[in-house]
Amino acid sequence: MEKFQMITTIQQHVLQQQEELFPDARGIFSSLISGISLATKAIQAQVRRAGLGDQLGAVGSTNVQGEEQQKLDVYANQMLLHCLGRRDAVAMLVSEENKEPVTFDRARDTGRYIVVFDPLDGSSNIDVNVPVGTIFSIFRRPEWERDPTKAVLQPGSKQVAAGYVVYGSSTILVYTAGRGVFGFTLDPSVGAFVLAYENMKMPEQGKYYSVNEANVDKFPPAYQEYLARLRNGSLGHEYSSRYVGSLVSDFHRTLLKGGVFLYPPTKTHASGKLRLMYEANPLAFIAEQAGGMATNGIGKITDIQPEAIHQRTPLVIGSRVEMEAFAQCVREVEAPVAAGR
Ligand code: P6P
Repeated sequence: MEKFQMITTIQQHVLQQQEELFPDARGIFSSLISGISLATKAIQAQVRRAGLGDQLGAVGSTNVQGEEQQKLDVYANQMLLHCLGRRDAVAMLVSEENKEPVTFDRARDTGRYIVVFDPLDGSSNIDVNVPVGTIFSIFRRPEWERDPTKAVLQPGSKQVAAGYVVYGSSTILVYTAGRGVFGFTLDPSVGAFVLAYENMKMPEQGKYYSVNEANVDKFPPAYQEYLARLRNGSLGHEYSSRYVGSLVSDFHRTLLKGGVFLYPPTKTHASGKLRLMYEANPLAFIAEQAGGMATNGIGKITDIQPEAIHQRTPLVIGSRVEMEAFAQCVREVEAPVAAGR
């Protein structure tokens, strides 16, 4: 008989954590994580069946970003809105797929949290079986702010929790509530996310850099110089390039193996492509909690005061050594320019 393996589900883990972190939470916070767990289990079931039913392909409409919506985008968004909207703890939901926040009228002492999410990042990769992901970020609702959009526009440093689910060779949920990073693998035999990685730490240095090299000629000089240094051994060894083109996959590898992921600004997209609130912020919180760093090329991602829900930001995120080398490179390359020399 197989040796009995102790299992800790994500719900059990959050209850243990919240006794330490949120003693006043009265199970409210764990109900949020349960909502995300339920929704992402349903999403993964559809992602896994892609091609067997009618899940693949475009819906024939575009989302608020002007991007063509995939059928699974719509499904994932609806599942998260449904599973989280039923939780009294949720005051507001903000999705990449919805132009405005979805608000809920709650009784006075409930509705304390705002959940911001990208329901299915990288969905254009589904048709070719490349891993995709769900990314989420949780804030407290400011008691005093009545305007939904203003209530959402909080810097990443105010996040209560953040995480992602990567629908890859296995389905893994990674999250932090500010006391370390934990990973849970969906165990199909029990239908639960089970603790698989305790206190995840990003290696001090890795051997991969991750960027879309097709755009390199459009990057600012400091980014071009930095990539050249990664390639020529200036950081102590030469690097290999790995780029899946699915943010959650590229970040998950960086979290586990170390290295650096970059989505730089370009001449045509001065703010880059990725979204601050539901892509850069949650991953930056996780990276910082795991000993890594995340910047927009000027300052910390989590220090940025958002001005719009769907605003974009350049993103450089990864291990301490690579991130310090990037900051150094920016100083060396941009200082003379800034000084007008
Ligand atoms: P590019 C997927 O469409 C996505 O939003 C992220 O998941 C990914 O990191 C990025 O875009 C890839 O963009 O311009 O390299 O194809």
